[in-house]
Amino acid sequence: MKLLNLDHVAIAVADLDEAVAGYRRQYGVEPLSREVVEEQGVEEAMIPVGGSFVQLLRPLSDESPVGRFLAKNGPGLHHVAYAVPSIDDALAHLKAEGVRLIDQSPRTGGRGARIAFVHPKELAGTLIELVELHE
Ligand code: CMX
Ligand code: CO
Repeated sequence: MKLLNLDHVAIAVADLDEAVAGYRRQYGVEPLSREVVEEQGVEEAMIPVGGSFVQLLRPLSDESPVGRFLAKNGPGLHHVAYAVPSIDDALAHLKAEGVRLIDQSPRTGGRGARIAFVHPKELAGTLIELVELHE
């Protein structure tokens, strides 16, 4: 198991335009990309900060994971994502460790990356995403 980088910190918001404008005005940063990821039920804006990103997430529906989170908690930190060299190896390792996974096998996330989530009740109350980026 190896973590290459803190790929992104994800923040759930109700209004993506407002959050992007706030980051632009207050921190002088700009999204590199913005896309709808149907499979995850979100629209996301990726804002580069150094070698990592802030991922602003707007739910596409109230029944999506981010929609349920917003209804319960309001806007705020949603998950952290670590880049891994091989998501298959990472998932095999975590399964062998008996770790509670949300995704048993990788799904497709933004930027065409292969991603998988680990349950927030597993470690330190944090929803963790593993990301394998294409070269
Ligand atoms: N961070 C920390 N804890 C969280 C959490 C989060 N993001 N989301 C839920 N929890 C906690 C809840 O507070 C709850 O705790 P308690 O039982 O103590 O109250 C517990 O986990 C279960 O939560 P829930 O609301 O009953 O369950 P949900 O049906 O909302 O499911 C989860 C939670 C994590 C399984 C679901 O959000 C999920 O499958 N997430 C993975 C997919 C995802 O988040 N996709 C969007 C991002 C896409 C991207 O980054 O590209
Ligand atoms: Co993410």
